[in-house]
Amino acid sequence: MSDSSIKPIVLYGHGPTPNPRKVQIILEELDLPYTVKDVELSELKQAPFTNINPNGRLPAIEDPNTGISLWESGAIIQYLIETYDKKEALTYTSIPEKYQLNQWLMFQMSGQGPYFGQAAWFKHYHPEKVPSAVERYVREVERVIGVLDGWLQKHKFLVGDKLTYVDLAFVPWSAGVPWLDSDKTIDMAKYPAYSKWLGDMLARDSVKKVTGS
Ligand SMILES: N[C@@H](CCC(=O)N[C@@H](CS)C(=O)NCC(=O)O)C(=O)O
Repeated sequence: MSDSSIKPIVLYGHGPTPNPRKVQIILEELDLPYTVKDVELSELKQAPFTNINPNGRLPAIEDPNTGISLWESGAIIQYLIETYDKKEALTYTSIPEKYQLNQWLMFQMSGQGPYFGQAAWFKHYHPEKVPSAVERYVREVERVIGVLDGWLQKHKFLVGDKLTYVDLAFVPWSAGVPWLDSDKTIDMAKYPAYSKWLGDMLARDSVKKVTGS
């Protein structure tokens, strides 16, 4: 049961886009009330949306409880956790864990999101076929999966001994791998620890609700 004293947080998203889904999974996990405002991609780079996010991308949030509006999915997730996860269900405030959480979130934001995004772009949206670009980005997707698998062979979670927001932050882009590598050039059997970790998260109610699977 969500806390009725909390007013619904507004999440700006669009269809199945991965970065808004990162935020939505955290809203679900924390049982926070929220509404999703669907913004057409053609409206992102102009006012009124650029008044909320001058970078003209999704997600963004407006929180009527604090008057704060934010963009960049990693910053939004950290805000939601610090503001609403007082029981530390998905986080740690102890040291070194809080820095390790930041480390993995930075890796997700800089190493996973942009590279998986470019792989998707060159595979599915770029107007010309550029096989060398597809190869470069899909191999980088595989390299990132390999980094995660190497860690997860020795650790159940990315940080500490419980699921945290950084594990969940990797879900939406990871869930898109079968689509962005539709030719199956990545042999997932080589990454069993990663596959188990991801499979466990995909089975969570919060994730199933957000991904519709
Ligand atoms: N680093 C940003 C990336 C945001 C981003 O690229 N969002 C995509 C949707 S997943 C978007 O808005 N694409 C539309 C566009 O670039 O015009 C974040 O994590 O919030």
